[in-house]
Amino acid sequence: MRINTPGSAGILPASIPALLLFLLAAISTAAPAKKLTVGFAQVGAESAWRTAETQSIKSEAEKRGVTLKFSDAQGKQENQIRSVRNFVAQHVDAIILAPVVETGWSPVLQEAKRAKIPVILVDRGIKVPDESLYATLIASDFVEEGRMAAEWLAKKTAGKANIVELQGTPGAAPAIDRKKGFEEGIKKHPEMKIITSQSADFRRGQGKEVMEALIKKHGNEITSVYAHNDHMALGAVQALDEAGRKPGTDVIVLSIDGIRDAFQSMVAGKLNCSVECNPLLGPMAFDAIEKAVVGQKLPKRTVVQDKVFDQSNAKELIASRQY
Ligand code: GYE
Repeated sequence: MRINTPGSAGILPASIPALLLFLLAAISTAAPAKKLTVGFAQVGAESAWRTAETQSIKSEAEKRGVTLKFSDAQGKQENQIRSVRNFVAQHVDAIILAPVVETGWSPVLQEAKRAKIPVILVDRGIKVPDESLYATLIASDFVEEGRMAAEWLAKKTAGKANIVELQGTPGAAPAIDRKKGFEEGIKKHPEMKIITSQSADFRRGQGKEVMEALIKKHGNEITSVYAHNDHMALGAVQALDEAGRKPGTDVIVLSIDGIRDAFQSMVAGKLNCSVECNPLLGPMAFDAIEKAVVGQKLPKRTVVQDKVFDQSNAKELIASRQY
């Protein structure tokens, strides 16, 4: 039996197995897998952490030959919802969403589900009655980060501190959970008290403004500052410096993220501790997408491991920091 396949020499291999191998070889040289188009609905660019996450996802898309449609929501949920809706209308293969807040996602995620477009959550979780509305969440454990911060502060202050807490964006998973974990951690120490807690929206400028007002109100009663991210902590350090307080010595300042500027501040003796929260989620996000688009089931949650950095190890580690 002669099988003239396009591009072949027209000579039939002598045996069937050889024929099968021949056909497999022909198929394997067929067109590569379909080039993916992915929509990425990002929160905004409120911190160096956020821009590092954006860069990780953009560079990983480029590395994998994925067409990435990117939207910056300027911190507004209505903009993110609009972006997700647009991605569905454009029939993308998958959507990456870093949800600015935990609630309000069911309607638009139902539209993505009806269109059979998998949604990969990165960095922040959501509260939805139907967990099938997203394929997986890739994020740190923010409650654990809060606990790690509390444990570090308890050791540093021998369990005695009057704490100003600078919260992140109201309603955001990291703000809710870092508060929860920190409060759990200090509960064991009756002389560790949060004397006041206010949001500065994960922003450096607002961290400085809020801290200036709290210094005026509470003065030397303040012995520690716990900020939900490094940017607010660095703003608070500036306010403390300008008010004549000594951040890093008479006021212990700790935060979360582990960005390079935080390491520089720890080396300078101003910031005392930063709990890592790794933003370099691009590779894990696209690994998940490649599985989701072929219908593979994914774990509902992938927890990114975090470490604790302080003035004892910041100098030796700063050169190796990737964000
Ligand atoms: O800590 C902060 C950013 O969602 C974990 O958002 C992220 C947080 C991060 O603005 O710097």
